[in-house]
Amino acid sequence: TPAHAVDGDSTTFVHLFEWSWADVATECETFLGPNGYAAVQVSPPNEHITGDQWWTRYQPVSYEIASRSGSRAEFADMVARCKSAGVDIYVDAVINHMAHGNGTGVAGNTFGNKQYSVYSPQDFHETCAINPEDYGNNAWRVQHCELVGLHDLDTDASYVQNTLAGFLSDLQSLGVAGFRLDASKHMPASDIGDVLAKLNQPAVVFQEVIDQGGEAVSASEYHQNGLVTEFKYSIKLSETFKQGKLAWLKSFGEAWGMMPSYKAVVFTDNHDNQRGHGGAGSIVTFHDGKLYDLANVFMLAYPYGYPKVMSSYEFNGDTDAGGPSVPVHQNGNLNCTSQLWQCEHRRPMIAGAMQFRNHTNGNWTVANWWDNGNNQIAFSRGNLGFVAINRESSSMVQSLQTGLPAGTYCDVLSGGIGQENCAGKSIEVDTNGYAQINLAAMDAVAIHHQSKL
Ligand code: LM2
Ligand code: CA
Repeated sequence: TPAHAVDGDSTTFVHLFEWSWADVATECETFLGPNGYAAVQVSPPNEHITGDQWWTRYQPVSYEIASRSGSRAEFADMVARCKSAGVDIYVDAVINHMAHGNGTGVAGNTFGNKQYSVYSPQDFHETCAINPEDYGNNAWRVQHCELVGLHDLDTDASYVQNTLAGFLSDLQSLGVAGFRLDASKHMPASDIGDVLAKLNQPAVVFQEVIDQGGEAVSASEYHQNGLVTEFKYSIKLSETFKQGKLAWLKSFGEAWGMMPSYKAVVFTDNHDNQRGHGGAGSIVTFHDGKLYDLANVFMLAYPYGYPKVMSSYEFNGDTDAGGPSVPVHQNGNLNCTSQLWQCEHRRPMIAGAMQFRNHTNGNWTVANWWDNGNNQIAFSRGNLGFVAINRESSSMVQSLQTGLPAGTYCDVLSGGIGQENCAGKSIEVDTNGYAQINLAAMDAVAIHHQSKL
């Protein structure tokens, strides 16, 4: 079995949650492409209900490409500009349901009583509510009743499947490379397979299935259609970084009950669980400061799954709040500040660790694992790269085997190699492959074969 989900040298994508198409396009050109991100997950691009809450995007009104993020022309321009910068676009596709109630969407289409521009009442399942107890033992209700009052499409019907395939194909015709299939757990896997079979181009597909074990619908049912989100990864990684021991992570992945690596999309936090929505728990987020950097360094350095970096905005405890009213890119300035857009994907440690993953993709193994039995760990990716993480409140001083040839290496987490020289720390590897690692509390270091000076 292949070890990783995507081919090539770009190994990581980013969710630019609630970013406008103009901002995504500029970000592809100025940061994502030059630094080596593979793709962007964008917010749902089709017509949604009106309102300031972020979650209006999850209530589709029609499949016109018109949303808070921009027009169809702006969307098409973004896809093309990102592609030129070497960055793919993955659309968050909301295909399980349509908007609740009645109203008018952001493009002016009206809806009510299960009547929409492209659907009639007969295209929906009978109205029934998914109850909390259904998740444990009633797959039929989870897939045929309504998720939080959202009218549930009859995804088994050919008209619905053709309409959904038409929507996705239209996006492909604009150059979209992949899809996050929202609420996949709420659709039978075979219905998703039928829709995908109607596309005439291949797509990267990852299905959002919240499976923390013990439910009637499980993530593995969806492997036949493509990749699947691994929520256990987010929960377990967060728990370990918040209140566990990093030494436990030596066996992280399948041995912890997770799906096969090559099927898994992994993340520290996502737009739901970082604000107490779907599948929440005690999740590590940008609010956790350096701990968040360290959790991302682990995710990106460790060979399991296809990682998605979360890029958020401050919501000050209002879990419904939409994004900041200012654009990210404004008159040549960047509105990435503590009260606005968070831009976690630009943090030096996160962007540096993403590059470490790209440069060590050729060796999908963990070697030279070391830990102090507590919260200091280190490992190498064969002989391609070496990382050390200190999550303790005291410093880490160790001589460790890096697996690398002798030389002076530049730490890619503290600045990396700039125009000519190393902007951050330098690490000396001796002729036996050992390096003296000195880390402050809550710090990390990563070097790889192409960061040799
Ligand atoms: C998802 N994955 O399966 C998304 O990741 C998640 O963000 C979506 O919920 C959900 N499925 C449906 O696409 C969000 C949000 C909900 C919100 C819905 C619909 O987490 O809170 O529900 O979008 O906008 C809201 C209200 C809820 C109300 C519902 C219908 O919060 O109280 O229920 O709209 O009006 C009556
Ligand atoms: Ca359904």
